[in-house]
Amino acid sequence: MSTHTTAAGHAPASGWKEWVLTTDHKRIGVLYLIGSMAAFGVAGLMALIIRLEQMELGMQYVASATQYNSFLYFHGAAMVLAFLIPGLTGFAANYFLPLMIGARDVAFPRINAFSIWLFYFAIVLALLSFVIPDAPDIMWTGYPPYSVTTTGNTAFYVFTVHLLGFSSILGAVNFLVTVIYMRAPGMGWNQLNIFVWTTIAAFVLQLIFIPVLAAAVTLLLFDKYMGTHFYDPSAGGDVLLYQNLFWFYSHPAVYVIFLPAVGILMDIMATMCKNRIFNYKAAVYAGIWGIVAIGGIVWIHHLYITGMPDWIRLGHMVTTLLISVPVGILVLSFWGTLYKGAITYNTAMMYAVSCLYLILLGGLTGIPLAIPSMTVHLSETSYVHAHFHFIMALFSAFALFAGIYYWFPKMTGRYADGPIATLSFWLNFIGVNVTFWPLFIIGKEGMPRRYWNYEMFSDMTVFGYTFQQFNTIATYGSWIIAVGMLLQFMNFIKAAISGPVAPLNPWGSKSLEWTHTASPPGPGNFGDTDVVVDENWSPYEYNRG
Ligand code: HEM
Ligand SMILES: [Cu+2]
Repeated sequence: MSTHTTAAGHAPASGWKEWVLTTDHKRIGVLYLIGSMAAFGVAGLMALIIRLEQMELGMQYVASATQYNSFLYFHGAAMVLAFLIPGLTGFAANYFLPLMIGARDVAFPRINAFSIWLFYFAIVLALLSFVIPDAPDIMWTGYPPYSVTTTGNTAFYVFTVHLLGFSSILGAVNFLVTVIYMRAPGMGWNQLNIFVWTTIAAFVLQLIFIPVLAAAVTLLLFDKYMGTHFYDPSAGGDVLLYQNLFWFYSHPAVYVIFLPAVGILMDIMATMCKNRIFNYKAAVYAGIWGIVAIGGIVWIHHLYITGMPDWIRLGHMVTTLLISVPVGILVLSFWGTLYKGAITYNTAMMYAVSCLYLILLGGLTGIPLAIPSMTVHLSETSYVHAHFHFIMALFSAFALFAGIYYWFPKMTGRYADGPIATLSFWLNFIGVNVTFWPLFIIGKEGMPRRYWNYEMFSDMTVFGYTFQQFNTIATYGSWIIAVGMLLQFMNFIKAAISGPVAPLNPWGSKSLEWTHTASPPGPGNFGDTDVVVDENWSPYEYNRG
């Protein structure tokens, strides 16, 4: 292997102006991290209030049903659009993708800066919804006719989606051009980190599908404020048009979240096991691109209970079941990479291994939801709510936390691991199980989601316990998560300031972000000499007998 490296890192000027006006991909990555963590914090608080309200029958803690709905709207919309997507394709992609391919920055740094500005405008707009008198109360799905008839401010929802969508589309163009044209000389496609491949795939999905969501919400804006009737059946419109357009984007959107999460986990596992990625080519071409290919033709499983011919349901049942094949190939790659690994167990690896449990549970509980005859029973229940939290929300959130612990020494020169990190991991892991397992059990028996009051089910019991008792356990679980997350964020801040100093490559990784940069990497990333790799180089070149 012939590579020329200088790891000289020198701290750039860092007044507030340098941060606000930055075009450096690493700083933009950090700004995405701060924004997405803030979104997680506020949306998490909303979840705590919702859980508290669901602990008892009737209303005790929120002021009205409308307020409950606006909290639920904020939780769902912020968690998906302002926490996970910007955390995975904003923070992780921005900070680490250029380093992994040996590039000094992304292709269009100023456009990259504009993307982060759009993201922060959207965050401000979303937070403003807490102070305006008519907060949006339409859920993250924004279904008409309610989103047209409500007195809530649907325009806030539409403009937030526009800003975030535009930010992502610019990001997609930027990163696709970067990977195609700015890889280090000698770096072929089969030498890319899995994280780079999954990020490319996520951006391809964003480019294809975001415009459809933009169309759906723009027509909604016209219906609500300009008197058009796109979704009004009494005037020739169709309310289901919105639902189809919304899910035509939002199901592929779960892979925009899922794929980069898989990429982070693969890189962590290869490094911590000192193993090559098991079945690299199958994982890339069948796993990742298989998901991209099928991911766009399964959306009807969100609409099984709306009126449509059976052949459409059956078709999407087949494609939905089929998508477990490429997902399975990726899961097999996880286990194969772990197999016979010389495993280093640190906090990143604990989160990574727990994701194997989350994806198994989330995946298995998804199979009944792929089958129309079962979904008729399970749709709109807390079973669905528990399922997507495990498979999409928690799997990806835990992968993101794993990534933060894994790359923490590279970003700060210090470790975040330690007893507090371990304790907070266990509290989070136990907490999510205590929160969401009860919801599977009562959901199967009919406990509805999105209800602030479920008095009408007060006599329902499962194993002799009432829905309320199960909901109370779920609420206790959310408190355990709250303590775990609080400890985690305090630990991140403390570690960034005074954590134990880490060497440049503490995990002994072969990937470029570890082997060729300082901690944190300086302007231009690789000092004076460009990175060059040859055909024998691989980020997973662990020659273990
Ligand atoms: C970490 C702890 C979390 C807790 C305790 C939590 C709790 C909740 C609760 C109680 C609901 C309302 C369920 C209902 O009655 O309909 C909900 C809905 C939802 N959550 Fe979470 N959640 C968490 C994390 C996340 C994350 C990380 C995401 C990321 C995507 C997420 C996305 C959603 C979405 C999309 C909804 C549906 C909202 C709707 O019905 O419109 N949640 N969550
Ligand atoms: Cu779906």
